[in-house]
Amino acid sequence: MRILHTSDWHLGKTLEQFSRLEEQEEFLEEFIDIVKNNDIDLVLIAGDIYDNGNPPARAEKMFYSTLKNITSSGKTAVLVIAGNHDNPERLVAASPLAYEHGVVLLGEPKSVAREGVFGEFNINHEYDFEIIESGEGYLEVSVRGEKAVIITLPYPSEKRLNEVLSTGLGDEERQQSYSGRIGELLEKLSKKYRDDTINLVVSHLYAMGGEESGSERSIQLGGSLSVSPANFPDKAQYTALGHLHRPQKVPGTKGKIRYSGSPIQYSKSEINYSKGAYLVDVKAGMEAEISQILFRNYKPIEVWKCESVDEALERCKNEGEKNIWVYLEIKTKEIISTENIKEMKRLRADIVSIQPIIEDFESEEELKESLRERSMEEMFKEYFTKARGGLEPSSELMELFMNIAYGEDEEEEPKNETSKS
Ligand SMILES: [Mn+2]
Repeated sequence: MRILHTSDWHLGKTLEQFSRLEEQEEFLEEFIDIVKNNDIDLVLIAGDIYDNGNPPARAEKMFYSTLKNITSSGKTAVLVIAGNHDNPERLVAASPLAYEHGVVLLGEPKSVAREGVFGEFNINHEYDFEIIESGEGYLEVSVRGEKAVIITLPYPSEKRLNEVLSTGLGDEERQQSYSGRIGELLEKLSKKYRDDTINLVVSHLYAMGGEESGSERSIQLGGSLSVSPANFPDKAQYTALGHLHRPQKVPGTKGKIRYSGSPIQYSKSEINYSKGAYLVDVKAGMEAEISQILFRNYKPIEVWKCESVDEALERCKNEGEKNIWVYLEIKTKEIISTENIKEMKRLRADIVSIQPIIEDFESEEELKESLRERSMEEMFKEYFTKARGGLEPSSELMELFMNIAYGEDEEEEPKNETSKS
């Protein structure tokens, strides 16, 4: 069986205030091609389809259209679980329709996949894809004659985990640590594994030892919601995880437990490594063969470190047409003027932020000189305009600020009190 493991699409996620739907659309197009060109039997999408529980309609449309494309009417089995960013009910709302196409959407640990047959009835007298048996937290599938038992654990929040545990465990077992309870549940479900089936796990959680990249929303409160790799079933030939955005093997698991990572660099801390999905070839009773398929970098994030405002302006001019996101870090001895900021943004679009790196002044005299050049009023105006994206402070606000800044010395009448309405 040939499996493609991906996760953390975060459709609808922005970079600061900038939409990334265009890039996400490009990714989905590439993903569809990858599924079609690699003869994939089963696609596992391990959670965080959307960036939040109330995704933009366009993101949902993109997702459904992708599912329809990759499943080819049930020829390729597709299994999707919810992550911590997804609203589980909303994610599975289209289930009845998705099932018709051979797509299984599972929102919660207790979710049960519906049994059924999908795709075409072939010469071997079997359907392309069949869900033979299912229950809370597992399903047995057959894809073109090959069988797999998959343990499915959509993002197990404390509450959702206890809901699925309450049926099978006693009070004592429920008192255990989070990791212990996950282990208990996986152990129980792994009894469904057989020697003649391919044995898999798909989940969205934080495995101890995994490396965060900064664009995840942490689910481990002081480490309490992390799961020890020792609590994963030994008999699973491959465990497909979602949550961490950097592709990685969970340490100490011989590469059998992996995070595919997000398909797109979602923060500037992720620009030093490539994004992709794992291609897993596995047969019953054999070790899985795993390789990575890399995605294109649809619109790279770059951090430009400039020695001066002039250098920054020059670079914006010379590289104004590049299709990239830019974080500008500019060494300067004073606040960068509104005019210069406007000019940089005019010269090149998609500047995510402009950060002045205030240099140390060589002497106190130099610092004083620099401050003397600009009045407090001027500096406040500039700061405000920058913070509010170009909006200048009103005269009332300027007056209020000047009163606060200089009020004590000038012993003014408290004008503001009387002007309140
Ligand atoms: Mn995520």
